[in-house]
Amino acid sequence: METIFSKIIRHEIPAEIVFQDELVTAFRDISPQAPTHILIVPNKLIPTINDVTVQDEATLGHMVTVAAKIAKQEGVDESGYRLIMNCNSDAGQEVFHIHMHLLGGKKLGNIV
Ligand code: DGP
Repeated sequence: METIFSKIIRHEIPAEIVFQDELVTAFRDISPQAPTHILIVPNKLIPTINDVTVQDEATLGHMVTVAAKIAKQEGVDESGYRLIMNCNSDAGQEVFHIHMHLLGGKKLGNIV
């Protein structure tokens, strides 16, 4: 089932999109947890990491390449940043369209 992210990808509702191509869309999180907080989302709806298939590997790899490009664009590539993907309830996944959080611009606490 579609989420709000599909509407953002199709530009049907507003979001501050910082990057978009045929595979992924990246936009600022509505509730930022760090000075830089961007979500990198595949254009194709994949509800959770559990639903990823071999056919999605290029897209998932591209999400990391795009994350590195955005980190540079945001000026956090040298200071450092964190990439997070939450899966299901114990991880706190709220939107069931996979996304990678890019967090940076401050010292991030250790979680692992
Ligand atoms: P997660 O807990 O990993 O599913 O993270 C979902 C993130 O999505 C959360 O940090 C807030 C963000 N978010 C939810 N709805 C919207 C929205 O409509 N616009 C934007 N820009 N971000 C949203």
